[in-house]
Amino acid sequence: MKKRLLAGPIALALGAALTVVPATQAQAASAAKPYTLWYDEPAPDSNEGWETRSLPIGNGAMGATVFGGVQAERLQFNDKTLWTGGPGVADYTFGNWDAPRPGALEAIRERIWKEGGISPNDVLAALGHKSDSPRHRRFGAYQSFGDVRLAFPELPAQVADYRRELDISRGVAGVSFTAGGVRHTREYFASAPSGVVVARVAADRPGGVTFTARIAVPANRSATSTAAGGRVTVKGALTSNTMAYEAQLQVLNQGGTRTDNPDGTVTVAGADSAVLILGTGTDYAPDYPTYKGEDPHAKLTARVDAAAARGYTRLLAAHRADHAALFDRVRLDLGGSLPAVPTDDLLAQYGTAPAADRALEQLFYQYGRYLLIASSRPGSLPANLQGVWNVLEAPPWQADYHLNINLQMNYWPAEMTNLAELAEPLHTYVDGLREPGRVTARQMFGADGWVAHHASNIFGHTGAWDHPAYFFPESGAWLVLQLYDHYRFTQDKQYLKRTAYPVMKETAEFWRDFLQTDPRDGKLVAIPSRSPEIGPSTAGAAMSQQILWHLFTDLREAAELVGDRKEAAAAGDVLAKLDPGLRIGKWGQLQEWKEDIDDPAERHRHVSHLFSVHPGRQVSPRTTPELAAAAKVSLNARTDEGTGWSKAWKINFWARLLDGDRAHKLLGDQLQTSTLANLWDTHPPFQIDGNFGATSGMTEMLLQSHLGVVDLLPALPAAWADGRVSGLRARGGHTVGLTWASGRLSEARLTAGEATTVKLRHDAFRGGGVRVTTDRGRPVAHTTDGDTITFRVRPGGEYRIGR
Ligand code: FUC
Repeated sequence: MKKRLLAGPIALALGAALTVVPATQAQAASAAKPYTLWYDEPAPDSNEGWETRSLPIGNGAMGATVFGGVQAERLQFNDKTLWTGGPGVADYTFGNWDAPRPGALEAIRERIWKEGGISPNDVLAALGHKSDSPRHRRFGAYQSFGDVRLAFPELPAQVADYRRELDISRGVAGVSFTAGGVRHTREYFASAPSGVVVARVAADRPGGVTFTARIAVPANRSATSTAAGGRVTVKGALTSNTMAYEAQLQVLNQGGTRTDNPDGTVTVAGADSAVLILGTGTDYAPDYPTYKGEDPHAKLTARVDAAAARGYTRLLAAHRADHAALFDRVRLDLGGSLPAVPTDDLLAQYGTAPAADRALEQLFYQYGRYLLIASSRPGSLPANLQGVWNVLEAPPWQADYHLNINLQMNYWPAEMTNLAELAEPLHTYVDGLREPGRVTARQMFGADGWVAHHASNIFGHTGAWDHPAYFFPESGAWLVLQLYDHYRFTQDKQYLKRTAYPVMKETAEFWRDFLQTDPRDGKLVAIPSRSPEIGPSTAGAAMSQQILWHLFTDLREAAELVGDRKEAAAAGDVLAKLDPGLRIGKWGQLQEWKEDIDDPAERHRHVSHLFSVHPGRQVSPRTTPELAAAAKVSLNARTDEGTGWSKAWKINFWARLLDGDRAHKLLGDQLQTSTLANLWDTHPPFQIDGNFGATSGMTEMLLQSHLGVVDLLPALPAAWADGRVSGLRARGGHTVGLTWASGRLSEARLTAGEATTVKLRHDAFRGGGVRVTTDRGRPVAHTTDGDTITFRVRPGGEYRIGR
């Protein structure tokens, strides 16, 4: 794949072939930069080049990708609110039916009780809404906003010492090369504090910067382009739904001249350097039912003006401080050492040199955190299937919010890798599904509460399409578990009371109405119920029941915490009758269905019945060894194959099943077969959940806290014999650091959240001899029970556990 830029169809598509000579000085520099992705050539200027090789930056609301072309630079950019479809399309229904369908649900249920499993097509024919023609006309799709194109007419095709990089620890991308004895540098970052994307173009010879800047937008919208005062403004409306959009690019030159051109472009000539500030806006608002806010012009202008007034140095300093405050919280050292090879070569060579492999794993780990920082900031929409990055008008799966694992997986690393506040967009989004979801719950099921299905958009789409995959009313229940988990990690009672609890309670209202008594055993089951994207529609499929067990268990606990005794008792009543969805079947497997019908040859990427292992907590080798053994049987039958996100999920499963070597093997598989040159996860195609899932899985290998005990190095693979991690978060509000050598824990460090009793587990704790001290070296009394030690902590107290 590499070096294709220089020959073949892509070079032809570029017009003139570009020759770049790789950087030698840059190579030497890379050894000192463990958190830098770097390449010795630009990304091809094509959709495939975007997907596999462009480098992403983002501030949560906006994203951009850097191609690094020498004569023709391209900065493709996005704004998470720019979507086709929704209420701007006249016959948008939020996925609800056009007319009532009396008796539809009852008829389906009757058939399932009578026949056992029925075709999911029949369920969707009865309960789904009609798919759009053309496809997704009403549902819509996430859009590319456009491209900043910079044409450098004076630069030659042939340059030396070329390097394109993304330093994820600084959140800054860069391009540099030498042409005619002049060193040219470009820097790019997306500032969350200022709400803009910033670029700086410079040369080390005075007057060496000459270019013309323009903004290009896709054809599915109206567009006018103007230039005034060095600012390019492109605005118009999407044809699909009349959503107003506007992009502004302010060009500021140091030295030389700047000219506004009549075609809406800006030319800088003979400058020493230039700064470009890009802002975007739409008239989207996250408000049901119109989802329409004010025209973006005034606020966008103010934002770009303010950023321009701040100047590059201050913008960069504020960005770096903001980024570091999040990124630097977690350090992971697996003993890696980066060889001086570009990241695509490093990836291609994975598996051949342990020190380089560890370095790539560390980089990949932190890349997951970086991508969350870049694609999910408070006040923005959550990270979608592609985070915030999309180059297409019709992206795969609309780059939407898939709710049968994908959106959930995006946020798995948030709490444990100390980025809890970045989950706020998820919480707000889930909260925002309640209003439309109430209408769907009432219409489809005659139920109280709210419901959402398999896929949603930014316009409150909570109904189900008439496609067999799309019936998944458990979506909302699964999502709210992550809201409660935020409380578990942070111990933030205000958040619990104000945000999580009301949503949990209303979700449970729906399920109380939806659950039916199974005449076979008197247990409460979901019906219709299906394991996501596999098999028949039945009553009481394992995943439905397991999700509901967690919902009502968490609700009972939360209700007690907020003092709502009535609700706690009601949740307890449901739990007493609920089928928990755990059965061992005839080939020793954990059953995917209430009936023992699992096919041992099934290889499907969804392993939904293991929800109880991860992200759930019903099944663990620590607490339910027989069920855990059955889960292993099921997981082995599914094999290690799968799409990117499926492999990532399997890292998490094996970590929870305490098999570090197998988890590590899956990580290696994901890197070798499901990771692109820019380290984006590929389904295929590019889908970001696998990046987040892998970072989560690697964390689960080092630290687990889902069983009420802080489990240290529970699934350490042989390949990670020596290492150190700091800043991980455990449920209970604690921050944990670990150091290990030759596969054995040498020291644990814990900063307590609240005054409480902490339980820590590690094999080396067996037999006593453990010392617990405060940060000042004062001994702390503790008790030992098998492999678990217990001691009291004070809020904010720092403790050291070692020998
Ligand atoms: C689910 C998965 C697919 C894909 C899509 C976005 O439907 O089964 O593999 O990830 O979401």
